Amino acid sequence: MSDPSSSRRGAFIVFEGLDRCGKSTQVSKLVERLEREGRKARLQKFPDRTTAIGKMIDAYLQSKAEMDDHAIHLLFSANRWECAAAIKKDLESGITVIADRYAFSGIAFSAAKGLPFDFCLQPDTSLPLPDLTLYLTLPQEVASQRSQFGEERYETISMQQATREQFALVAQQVTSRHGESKWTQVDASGTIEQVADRIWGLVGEIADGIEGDIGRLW
Ligand code: T5A
Ligand code: NA
Repeated sequence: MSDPSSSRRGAFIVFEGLDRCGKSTQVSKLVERLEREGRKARLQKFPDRTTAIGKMIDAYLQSKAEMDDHAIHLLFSANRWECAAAIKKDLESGITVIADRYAFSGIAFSAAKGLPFDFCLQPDTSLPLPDLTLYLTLPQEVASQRSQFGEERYETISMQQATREQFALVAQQVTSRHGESKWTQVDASGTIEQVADRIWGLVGEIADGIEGDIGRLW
């Protein structure tokens, strides 16, 4: 009999959340765990600060460069577009792609600065749709006490609060278009291991591969 998993593509799993909630820590742990179990997995960070566009974003986030709010919004989106083909190719070849932030951060942070929500959605139209987005939540008092909070541009209490409100609208946008199963909120409090176990339970069988085509965001 043929192996049923051979026709499956890799899952596209995105981690989202406010600053310092533990995304990068958990993304690495998930990639390691998948690899330990013999599955192919790849980490994709957004912003990808290594590309030419990513270097402009990095300078902006570190307040070494100023930029119009619309312009930086488009650069964040362009940074996803320059990685989109590689993500699709990997998914199609059976690799699970785990992204540390995605278009949802793009919308929530720019809308929190006051750009119109609909404008914020547009540039990411047709990007690959994540099969699962894990939205990590942590009380602000805990996040702001973590190391290095406050070093980058958006790491102020008022900006984080405004972004939290926009993330709630983004969640509505995703679930109303694609169903509740696409967006899952995860309690990110507790030890790194406790959170990792919680996440492992939620990822479950989609890490074995997905049947069906890669969707589009909107
Ligand atoms: N942005 C991003 C936009 O405006 N538009 C966009 O389109 C995109 C994609 C940079 C900024 O860019 C904005 C959003 C951001 O403001 P980034 O590069 O993801 O985005 O930012 P980073 O600074 O790398 O990451 P974060 O600040 O979001 O932190 P993480 O990844 O949530 O947290 P992590 O894992 O690095 O952990 C933070 C600290 O806490 C500890 C860690 O060891 C670390 O010291 N920690 C824990 N401590 C105790 N208990 C636990 N369970 C812990 N988990 C982690
Ligand atoms: Na991070």
